[in-house]
Amino acid sequence: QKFDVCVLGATGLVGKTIIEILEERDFPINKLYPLASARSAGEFIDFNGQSIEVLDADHFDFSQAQIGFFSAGGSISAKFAPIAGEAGCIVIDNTSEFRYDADIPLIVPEVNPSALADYRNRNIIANPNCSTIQMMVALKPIYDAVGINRINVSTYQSVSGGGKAAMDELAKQTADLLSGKPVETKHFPRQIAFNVIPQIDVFMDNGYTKEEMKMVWETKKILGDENVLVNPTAVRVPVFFGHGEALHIETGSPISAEEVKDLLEQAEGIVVCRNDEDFPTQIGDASGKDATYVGRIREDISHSCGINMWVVADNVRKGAATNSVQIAELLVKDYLS
Ligand code: 2RA
Repeated sequence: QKFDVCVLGATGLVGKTIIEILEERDFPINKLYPLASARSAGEFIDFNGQSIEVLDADHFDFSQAQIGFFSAGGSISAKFAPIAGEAGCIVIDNTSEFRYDADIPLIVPEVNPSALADYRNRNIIANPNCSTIQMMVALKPIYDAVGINRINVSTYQSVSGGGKAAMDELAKQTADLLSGKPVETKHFPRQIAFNVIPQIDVFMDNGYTKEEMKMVWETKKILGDENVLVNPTAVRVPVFFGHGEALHIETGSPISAEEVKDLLEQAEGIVVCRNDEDFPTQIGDASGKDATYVGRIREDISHSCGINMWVVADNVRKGAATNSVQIAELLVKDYLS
């Protein structure tokens, strides 16, 4: 069985990657409809050796597609996802627009696949934020084995999380600095080249940023556990692809580092870097890959139920595009075949 599929935001960083991954993973597609705003309509994208014209989303009849991948921003999803869902097109949405609605499933296929059944409520499925996805993949096996009471996390997030304009700003600032030119900052709240910035998204009333609160809200929803405590600091670093996270967790009962390594080695979607000196990094490990890489696994010397680890994944792939395509694969396997 093959499906007619639309990709809204087809000319953006995540949309393009979704199309590449659909091809790479041989997703069963009958017809692909790349969609964008009127500004990008008329461009062409390559898919399976064909050049396909990008259509204007405003004039698209969503009943032509059975599955839609949306990654064109929250307001665009707010406008089109309900229309598509009602027309029978099951939307996998990459924005934060629907993530916190109680009747919308928020899915990481390795972590909470059974929650997908709720897609029937509105024909909309939400893809979590990139920083939450890799954290959930790494922690779920431990959560299932011994429980997790509290997660302290500091992120080291690449600029591709901010889209193409953010990547261009890092490239330009770096080139300008190295050639002695003045630096211009538009996208980020400070210079990002040769710097790190402890602000991603806007500040909330409680002093956390929205990126940090996404990790709190989404972790509780994905684990279905209101009691798990999450204390994040989200930081932007001058890296193009791949987010790193230093996780410090407090488990429900003691577990050794060796046991954690064994558990994670058996889990789906994780590469365990067992030896201390084999720690993963963005370049050479995670960037361009779909797995979540976990290293520096060690017992916390300050807490009897503490475990520390370093987690890296490609934010555009596992943090967005790959996770969305995996959701679609699960949908096809469990509900549409
Ligand atoms: C970021 N979490 O890295 C965002 C992308 N969704 O900026």
